Amino acid sequence: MTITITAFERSPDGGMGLARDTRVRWALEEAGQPYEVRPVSFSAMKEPAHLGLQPFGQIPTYEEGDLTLFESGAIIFHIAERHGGLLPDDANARARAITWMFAALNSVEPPILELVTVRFVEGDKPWSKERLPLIVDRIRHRLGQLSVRLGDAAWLDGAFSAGDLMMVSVLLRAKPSGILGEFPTLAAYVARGEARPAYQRAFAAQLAFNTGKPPAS
Ligand SMILES: N[C@@H](CCC(=O)N[C@@H](CS)C(=O)NCC(=O)O)C(=O)O
Repeated sequence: MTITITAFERSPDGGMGLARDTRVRWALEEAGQPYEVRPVSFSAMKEPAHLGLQPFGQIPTYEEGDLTLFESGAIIFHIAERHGGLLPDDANARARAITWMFAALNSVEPPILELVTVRFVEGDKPWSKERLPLIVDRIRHRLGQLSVRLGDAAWLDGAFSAGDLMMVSVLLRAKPSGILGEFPTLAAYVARGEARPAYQRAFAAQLAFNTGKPPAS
């Protein structure tokens, strides 16, 4: 059955891979599943046809036969449940990998997103300069805790899992600010994720999509 996801017609990041279709592409590549991508413009995203797929007018969405999903976490969980390679077979290890998916989305991504908001959405507000250091401190605090937990392990809980895929995807958003670089073990962890062939394919595909140039072979 054909899998179709949606992505920005032109991502505001110009192909840096930070839009959330990249994490879904990555999961599909890890799972060895071919997929198609339907571009959506900013205006089309807010129209009824897209709102029927994604009630908040955002990307990514996922369509497979009569199943439609939204929320990158739910989409990746679905892919991981249906296909091998992203969740361990052992029930407890599986539950822990899922915990890391939630941790990435609920405990690590929010302060990182706040940074984008304060810089680009609220940057012209008189209080944004005062707010910025508070948010940077919050990110540092979280990344410090995560770095302690990761220690010198390659991945968060044994073998690479959907938990790592989600955590690396979230941490990538802290890279442009330079904060990730303050935590060498996390920077190395992210680099390990980026080095995975499946990530490389996903990144190249989104880059080609966003720049209109075919991926280098
Ligand atoms: N929690 C959602 C967030 C989706 C989201 O924020 N998507 C962004 C692109 S990465 C978007 O569509 N932004 C445009 C908008 O909100 O108008 C998920 O994980 O899928």
